[in-house]
Amino acid sequence: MRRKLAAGNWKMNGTAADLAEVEGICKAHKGAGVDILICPPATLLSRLTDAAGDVIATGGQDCHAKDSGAHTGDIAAGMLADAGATYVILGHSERREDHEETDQDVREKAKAALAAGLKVVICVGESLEEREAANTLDIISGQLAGSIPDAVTGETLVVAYEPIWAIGTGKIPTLDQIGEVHDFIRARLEERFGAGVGRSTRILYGGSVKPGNAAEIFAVSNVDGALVGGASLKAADFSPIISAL
Ligand code: G2H
Repeated sequence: MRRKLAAGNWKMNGTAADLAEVEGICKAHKGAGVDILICPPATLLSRLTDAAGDVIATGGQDCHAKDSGAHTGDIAAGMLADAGATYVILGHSERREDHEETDQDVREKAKAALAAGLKVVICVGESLEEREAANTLDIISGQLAGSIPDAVTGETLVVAYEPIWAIGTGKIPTLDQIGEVHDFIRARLEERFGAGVGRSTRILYGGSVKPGNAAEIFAVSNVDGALVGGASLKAADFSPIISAL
């Protein structure tokens, strides 16, 4: 049985004033029986971890593939763990696009994160052009094969399917399209890692998840939760999404 996961990706948003949102979520969902994760900007990680108590796990939004060194502006996986993180998002399409991250880069980062004791949320997803050319499953297949290292377990790996054209746009795929990709990801994971890891790995949907569409998305086969951007910033939006799990 896979535990449902609601993951918030604050991206480059949030200051100390926003920690009040976390307190609201903690109050509303203590003992809810689902996993809740918030990945704030690194500047807030330590304080948000303190505010989150044992109700919300916290994570980074990226990490470097090396443990330390002369890499100005970068953060090592061990530093995230030191600040209280238990997860890290890797290979988000905004990282792949803004920082030209390749599948190989994501894989190396994931290895470093696992070595530091973090769980990894590895993002995959097609562009609109790729979907319209009927290449979605090929693209996803390549990203899964290239980005996920061998040494994962159902406990340490989470896959997030985020169609790039649905991110922050208010558009989402049809429920059939979401189901097709999630079933495909499950099959690829089982094929590569065997039934144990393949069936216990959680697969999240991400891209314009809102209180109004969360329940129908969560009812789709092999959707184990969501990676939520904009709607994770306010407790009034994130809380109903968590409740819909
Ligand atoms: C996709 C998602 C969170 P949003 O990037 O990872 O963002 O929910 O704002 O579309």
